[in-house]
Amino acid sequence: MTVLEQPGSSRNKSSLAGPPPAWQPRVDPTPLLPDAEPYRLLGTDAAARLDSGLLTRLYTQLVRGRRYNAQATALARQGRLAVYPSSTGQEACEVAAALALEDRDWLFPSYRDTLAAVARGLDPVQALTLLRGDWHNGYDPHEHRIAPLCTPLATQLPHAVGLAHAARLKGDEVVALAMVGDGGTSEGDFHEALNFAAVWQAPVVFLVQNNGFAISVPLAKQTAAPSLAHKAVGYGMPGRLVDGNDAPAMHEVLTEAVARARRGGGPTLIEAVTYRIEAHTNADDATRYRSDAEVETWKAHDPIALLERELAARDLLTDDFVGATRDGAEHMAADLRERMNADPEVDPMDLFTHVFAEQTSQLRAQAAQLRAELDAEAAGHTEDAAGTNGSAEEARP
Ligand SMILES: Cc1ncc(C[n+]2csc(CCOP(=O)(O)OP(=O)(O)O)c2C)c(N)n1
Ligand SMILES: [Mg+2]
Repeated sequence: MTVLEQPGSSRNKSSLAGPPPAWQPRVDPTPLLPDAEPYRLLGTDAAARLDSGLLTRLYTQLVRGRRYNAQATALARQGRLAVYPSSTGQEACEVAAALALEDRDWLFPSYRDTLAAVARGLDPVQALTLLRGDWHNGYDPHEHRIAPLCTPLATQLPHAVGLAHAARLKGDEVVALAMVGDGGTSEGDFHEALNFAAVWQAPVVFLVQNNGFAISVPLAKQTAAPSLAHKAVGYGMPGRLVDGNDAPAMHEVLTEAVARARRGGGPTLIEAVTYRIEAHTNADDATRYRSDAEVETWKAHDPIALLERELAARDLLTDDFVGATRDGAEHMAADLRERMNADPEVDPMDLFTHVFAEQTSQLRAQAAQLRAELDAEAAGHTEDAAGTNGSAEEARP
């Protein structure tokens, strides 16, 4: 007699026939599944229905965005920025994210997404303040409805969910759009944010820019999932796979997801397939882990060139339009250069404010030490000030 055949055993044959009703799937996963191939509009028959006004608006922002990236990269090389994570090649994602939102909505960017903030209307100098190292953040997040650029991977995602959920509880029709990289999807915060968002049906859109790498780690070493968009299904939200270099496709998918969230339809996970044309930052040498040939393949799928083909087919890519667009971008870059080349006036003592509500004893000691050094320097006693700064050994070059 086997265990299952014993009289009174709960492990009888009928209990093995299938799980009890509560175990049955509650949602049909089929509509949540992403397409097998990234969604595209440019170069397809569907491009014909696109509004010319939208295309020229996207183009103007892409060209401006490319110039912004080049200028910020140059400023990093000149030492005016401590670091710059360029979004060159990813401009369609950045611009579409900004344009898909209404003024009342919130953007939660990562360190790579200063361009999204700028395309949303933020002053480029304010967007770059953190990367220059002058101040904790260069703008008032509440005024612009842009959360501070987030360096710890994926921590912006639960923040976005919390804000969106709170807004919904208050009856505000606000949507939060949170941006994260492919590497960020391996963080616990990614899982927690998506799970809470789906359970609460929070009005959030998660935009994953899959640019192929997390610094030197390629996507294949990051995940075994069929795609990052497939992860959505496990949480119970739709996943969309989009060509991240197709600006109108990105704009359409993001706009739909924002509208869905606003009408109470819950969150969406969007994976934008794109490529990081530059190194991770100016501190990285990408030639050590990827080939020039791979980069060239992606340059042939450039977001600006893709859009230019559609504009040319409509006779919209006139010399006047291209010239005016480039002039506008050059003007922005010149203004950014000029203002970033002016030394910022900062009070070093500000380092200690706005970090802790109550300073720790170590911070109080460090603040006192810095105050003494600054006072000594002001009084012309720089040698004395150096003497208070730890050991003489450390002070040597
Ligand atoms: C919690 C955390 N772990 C590690 C890092 C170090 N780090 C900075 S950027 C990065 C790679 C992130 O790659 P991805 O999410 O794909 O974004 P991308 O830089 O490609 O835009 C890592 C590991 C960090 N900033 N935060
Ligand atoms: Mg990445």
